[in-house]
Amino acid sequence: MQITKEQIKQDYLKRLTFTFAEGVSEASIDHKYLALGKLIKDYVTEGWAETNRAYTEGKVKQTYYFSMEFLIGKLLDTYLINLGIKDLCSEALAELGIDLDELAAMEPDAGLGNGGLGRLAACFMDSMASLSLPAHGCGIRFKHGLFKQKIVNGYQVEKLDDWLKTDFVWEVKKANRGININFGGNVYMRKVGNKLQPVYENCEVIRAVPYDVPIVGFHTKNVNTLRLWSAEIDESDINLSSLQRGDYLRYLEHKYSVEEISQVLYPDDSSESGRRLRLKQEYFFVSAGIQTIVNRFKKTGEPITELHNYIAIHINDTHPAVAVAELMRILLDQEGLEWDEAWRITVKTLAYTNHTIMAEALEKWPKDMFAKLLPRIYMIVEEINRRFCLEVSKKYYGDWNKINNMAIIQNGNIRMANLAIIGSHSINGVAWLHTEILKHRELKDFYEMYPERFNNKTNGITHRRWLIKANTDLADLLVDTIGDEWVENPLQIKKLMNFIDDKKVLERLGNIKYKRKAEVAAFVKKAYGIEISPDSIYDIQVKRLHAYKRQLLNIFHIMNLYNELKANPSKDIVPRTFFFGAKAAPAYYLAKQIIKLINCVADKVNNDPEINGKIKVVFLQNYGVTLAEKVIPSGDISEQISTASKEASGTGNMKFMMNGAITMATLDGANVEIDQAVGRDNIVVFGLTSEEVMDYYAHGGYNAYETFNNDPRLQLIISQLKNGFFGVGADEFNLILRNLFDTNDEFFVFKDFDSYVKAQEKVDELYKDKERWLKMSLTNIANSGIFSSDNTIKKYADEIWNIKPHKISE
Ligand code: 26Q
Repeated sequence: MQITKEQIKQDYLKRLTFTFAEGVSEASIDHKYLALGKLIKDYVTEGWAETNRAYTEGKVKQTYYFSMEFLIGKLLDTYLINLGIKDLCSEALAELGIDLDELAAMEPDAGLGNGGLGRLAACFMDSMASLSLPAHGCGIRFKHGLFKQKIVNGYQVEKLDDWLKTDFVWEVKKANRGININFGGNVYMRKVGNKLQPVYENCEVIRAVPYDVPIVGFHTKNVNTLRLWSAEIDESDINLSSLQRGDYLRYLEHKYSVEEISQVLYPDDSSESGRRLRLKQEYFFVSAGIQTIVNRFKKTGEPITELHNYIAIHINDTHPAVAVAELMRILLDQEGLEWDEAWRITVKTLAYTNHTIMAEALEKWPKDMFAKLLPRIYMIVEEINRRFCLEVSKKYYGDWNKINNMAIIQNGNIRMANLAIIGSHSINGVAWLHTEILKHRELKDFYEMYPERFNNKTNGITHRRWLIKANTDLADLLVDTIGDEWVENPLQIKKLMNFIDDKKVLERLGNIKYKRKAEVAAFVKKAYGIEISPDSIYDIQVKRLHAYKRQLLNIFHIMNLYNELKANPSKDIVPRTFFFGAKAAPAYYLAKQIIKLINCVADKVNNDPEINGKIKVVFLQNYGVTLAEKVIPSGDISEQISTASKEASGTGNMKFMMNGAITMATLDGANVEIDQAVGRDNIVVFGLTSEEVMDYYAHGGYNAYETFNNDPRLQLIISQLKNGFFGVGADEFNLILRNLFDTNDEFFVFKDFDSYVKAQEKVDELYKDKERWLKMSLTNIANSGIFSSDNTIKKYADEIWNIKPHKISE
């Protein structure tokens, strides 16, 4: 973008006056922020309209990325960086006596996601725009994103996330682009000519209104769109005469039942599954999105039978899997296609990404509820299922097991993963190991039936947010050493390896890390009153709280270290600060007990003078995108310790690596690929392999009691959980104990404990050799380019969507 500092100053002052009738000296900080937001949006909008026009007129194939979640975080900085005007803008504002960072802090953190899956969608949006790919995001404009977390007396307390309380400056409401969505009622088929047509009776019609958010690419004029749907009632539709009859309360009831749909994001939690409102949300945005796609496509004048040559629809996990049936519905009922042709087009258009291997986390819906809420869609799902089962029984005559495993409808439930697989031409896992496990275990039958559909796309992260934005000093070091080619092509970061023996570069790397650690120390002091030292090892585990991610293993190691220091106060260890950041789903009681335990240990350890500050434990409250950007660059150790085979990929692991942390890893998810990229000398690996874990699950052979009984360290830890050691009741940690003992330690916390402790001792040894450590750190950064989401998205574009960049000319 060609603009001068003077121009920005002028434009900004104009904006402030025109919007708020204020000058710099009168305006409050939120007005200053909003004026800047509006100004930047103006800058963005120019390319936006042009991009939309170019995609339509160019008749190019486009992707629609359907995701229940987009964890986009703050956008101001991204816009500035991607427009290439961050420094200019910062200087312009400074000359007006305004601190850009202070304004940036005012922006709400759009938390429209739970964790990895939602953040991945956001990184993908950034990469698609930056690669000038014609692609759109489609999701829900939740009035309330994931809850805000507070810790009160060591317990998690959930607070409402009210991110829309102040204007969300970036969005544009498109009231005239609303779409009607049908729910419930009765549907029957009527013969019209020689075709069957559905007749809808008494259904509830809900209006979906789109709000568009611009997604600005880096060094390209392309501005893509993230379209978020909101459920609203059309006030002009309300029948005044019925209101006059006193139906005001009925009207209110209706209004709330409509608005409820986009009211709140469901937290990721298996106990939340099966909720009718969640299904309503899924169909709501899927139907709105697909109707829009077909309407737009028809305007091009191409026959509908060409749809798959112009449109790719991606379904991010099973949450939008009802897209399979919705597209069929439109092709059959609206476009009048025959089943076989409609099916051929549907399968060629859709692609599905699986993000989980945990069978209990796979979405299923009771078919009666489904049929009642989505009667026409249910008919179509039944027919897809009937035809599929026929196909299976032809292929595998008499093999009932196969039908049982693969049918969409089974035991009174609709299995959304099965629907997604059967209705898509591409099915991918999110890391090499994950895809292998899908192919050879979880989805073995499907793989056997459709081997050509399965492929791997290892996740990635946008280096623009997670390196350039989050760690400007490190980005500067890269530019000073290897030039700036890596900014466009992150694989070039590898050139940093040329400096592995350069003492000056290593020293500078150390200083950058130290500076970030000092900043985090200041933050921790201010936010929690805990004194920590930037000279200690920063050992960080930040991610959603889940039993399989094994925050418990981490805290057991800390308890053990504490016990050892108490027994032997002169024990020589490198001082360490352990950080946790994690939200637990509100009804996930085991997870909540683990949070309480972490906070109990923190209290004990941080306030024990005998420990002499050798270890500190910090629980970072309300972990989210913004906090991640603050703490990840400060990490020395990145804790990626899930039970092998359980973490589909992980993306936090990549963010830490890119910022020079050493990974403490089980061979799980993308850790396997990090290990390959950096070599075993530059990562610390421990624990059971996925083969071993799956073998235990399949054939037994592990006895948790035996492991426990043979390890006095574990016995001491468990007794401390029970005996009031933390000043809490004996029952306080009952779910933790039950999860360990009643499930035979299903996530192998006891089993991996010894190997984890040894690996942690190795970290101490490594850290003592400062130069060696810095070399490891540099090696991690240098090899992180392969995990840029630009690489990942290029592969989606080439191998799944078959779309090409379509660059808007300057
Ligand atoms: C489902 C039904 C009802 C309510 C909530 C949900 C729900 C919501 C979110 C289920 C799952 C999620 C999120 C899953 C997720 O984030 N998975 C992670 O995806 C990352 C990106 O691929 C991977 O790196 C992680 O390994 C995976 O855990």
